[in-house]
Amino acid sequence: KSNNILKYSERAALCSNGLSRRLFTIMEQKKTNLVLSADVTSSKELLQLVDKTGPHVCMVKTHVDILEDFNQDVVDSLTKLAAKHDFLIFEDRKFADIGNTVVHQYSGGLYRISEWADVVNAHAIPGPGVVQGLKKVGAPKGRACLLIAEMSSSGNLATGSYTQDTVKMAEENKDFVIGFICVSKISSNPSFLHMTPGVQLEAGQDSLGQQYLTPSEVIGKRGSDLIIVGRGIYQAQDPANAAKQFQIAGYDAYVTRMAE
Ligand code: 5IU
Repeated sequence: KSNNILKYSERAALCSNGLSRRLFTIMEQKKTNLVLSADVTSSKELLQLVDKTGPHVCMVKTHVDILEDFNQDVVDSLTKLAAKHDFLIFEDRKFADIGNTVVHQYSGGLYRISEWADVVNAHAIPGPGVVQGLKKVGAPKGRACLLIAEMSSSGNLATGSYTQDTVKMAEENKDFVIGFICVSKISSNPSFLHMTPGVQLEAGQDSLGQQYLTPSEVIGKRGSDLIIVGRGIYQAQDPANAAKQFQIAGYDAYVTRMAE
């Protein structure tokens, strides 16, 4: 129960990793537990979306490999927007290979993710080598990683003992792993972040297996910490206003949970 009753600032003080400390601090200062999933395919659209919604989010999640016009300027501009609005950048790369391969995927190639992404994520399927490989590149740069312990999509295999073993892997690498992608609270350690995708203002699903829960279900009932929202914001008529609605819904659910 502990992370349900501690404030973000109290949890920040318990973090050994500088990035989770910073994220909890931003969440408290900006009063937001909203992560924008900026899944658009043009860099102009991406930067406009992020600038408009920046005041309402504590983190922006990217998929840079879906940009049709990726170049170094995009990440430079994104980094400037992160400083302007005070949010962290999370590249949703979902590393899932052996340690030696993820070293190259993280640091090299076209995207050089470790140069600009504060946070990345990984599947636990390869075993601890995937974390060790990412840590070798990321730790000296002050980066951090989330492990995918659960997924939001229907029929996914990340359940039961797989989820539990993923939590164990995180605990064994606490200096670099700062939390989880999950759909409910899976660790009582208050320094771990629980981040949940598959969030809309109304429950439902899309036509390709995505399942949606509401902010109050995710934060209030299931005890997660952050909501990750993509289409609910960037497909809205007014993305800035939609982000504001998710900010309010997510933060209200946190305040209500604290009071219970
Ligand atoms: N995402 C999920 N579910 C998961 C994981 C990642 O939806 O289990 I791991 C990503 C995919 C997409 C975003 O980038 O989160 C959700 O987008 P929508 O809010 O548009 O469904």
